[in-house]
Parts: sequence; C-alpha cells; structure tokens
Amino acid sequence: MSFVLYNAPQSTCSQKVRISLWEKGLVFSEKKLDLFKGDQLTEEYKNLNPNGVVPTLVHNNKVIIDSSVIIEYLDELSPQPPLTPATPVGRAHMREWMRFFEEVPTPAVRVPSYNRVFLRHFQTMTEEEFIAFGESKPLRKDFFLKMGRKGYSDEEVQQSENRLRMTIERMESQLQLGGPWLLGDYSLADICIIPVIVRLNDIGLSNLWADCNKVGEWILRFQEREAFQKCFYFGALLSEQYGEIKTS
Ligand SMILES: N[C@@H](CCC(=O)N[C@@H](CS)C(=O)NCC(=O)O)C(=O)O
Repeated sequence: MSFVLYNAPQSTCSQKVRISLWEKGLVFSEKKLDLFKGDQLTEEYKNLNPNGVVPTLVHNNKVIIDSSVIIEYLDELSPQPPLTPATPVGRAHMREWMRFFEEVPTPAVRVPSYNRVFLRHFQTMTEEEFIAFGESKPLRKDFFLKMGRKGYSDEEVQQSENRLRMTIERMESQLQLGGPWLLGDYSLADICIIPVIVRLNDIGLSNLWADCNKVGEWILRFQEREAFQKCFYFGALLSEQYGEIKTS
C-alpha cells in the first residue's frame, strides 16, 4: 500500500491524519505545502483537492480529502488497532463528538490563530493584494475578507474563546464519567480534537482548561503516545516556526 499525505506541519487538520496514520502503523510519505505561499491554491493541487485546503491523502492513486473522512477511511482500511467503537451506537456517539468538534472548536481556533500568529503574513501586502489572496481561496474566502489585514475584533475573539471554553467544559464533563478517553476507549473522537488543544496551548490559551483537571490529565495521557510524538515533529508548533507569539 502506498500513502502520500499532502499536508502542512502546523495544520491542525493535517495533524489529525498524521496521528491516525502513525496509530495504524501505516508507512506514508509527506508532501509539505506552504500555505502562505499558496501551494494549496495551485491548479495542480486543486485537481486533487478542489477545496484548496490540506490535508489530501493519495492511497494507491485514489484521492481522499477532508481530515475526518480520511481518518475514518484509514480506520476502515486498516482495522487494527481499532479507533472506532465496535457497536453502531458507539460509532454514532463517536461521530456526534466529531461533528461537534468540526462545527464548534475547529472554526473557532482559527480566530486567535490568525490574530495572534498568521496576521503577520499580510502586513506587507497592499489591500488589493490581500483581497486577491482572499478571493483565491475556494473555502476560506469569506473568513479572510471578514478578517481583513487587521484581524478579528475583540468581540469576535471573545465569541470564539467562548466556543472553545464550551468545548473544554463538555470534554471535562464527559471525561468525568470515567474516561480515560472521551468514549472510554481511545478513538477518532480524541484524535479529532487534540490538535486544537495543542494549538491553544501553543498560542497561550491554556488558561481555558486551568480548572479542568480531567482535560489536563487527558492531554498528558496523549503526550505519552508515540503517534502524538511522531505527529508533532519539530516545526509542527507555531511557536517553533514563528518564535515569540503575541498573547492577546
Ligand atoms: N474540512 C477540511 C478543512 C481543511 C482546512 O481548513 N485546512 C486548512 C489547514 S488546517 C487549510 O488548508 N487552509 C488553507 C487556507 O486557508 O488557504 C478538513 O478537515 O480537511
């Protein structure tokens, strides 16, 4: 089997897939895209992934896109070790968590990530260049143009932090049922959210779980996994790529 992963070291969606590949022990090669140079927006790449985003997995010439679809695909393809509950109801609960993570914290974390770190890429662009860059993004055009070169407003930052805090509180309540993972056993639900939590920690927002002991323990448990350590190679954290990070 041949696996080629088009991804970016720091991309949270890519990190979900890297963890899953390592958990399954599947050998893969990485093609690293520079998202601020626009590698994901070339016609060649959009032939693979018309959304112009990473990750994309090419498995024996078959192209699979969207990180959650990819990790479920990998689990079906290579069932050992299982990352999905054995029963239909268990799988339904896992997908409830995954859909919630995709809908709430995954978009929310982009707001402080851009405001604190990525905005610097646009400071030397003219307004016209920035608009053209935003317009070229099939999925993220509205997000970019709403953000502008100055970033999101304090109100929008607060709303996104509220959504992230709500996520953490839900995870804390769920882990209080016994854990040690979100559904008891380790699953794709855990893998789906850990990159967002790592990102929050990296950009100075770990206060969001300061009073959530179970979430804190869950993070430590994750850090011990070999797949986690292999996924977060040097350069996967923003602090490693960008140095000091603005904390407001
Ligand atoms: N639903 C997609 C979203 C992928 C996504 O948003 N990827 C980001 C990196 S985490 C990206 O490629 N952004 C490029 C851009 O904004 O131009 C997935 O989960 O694969």
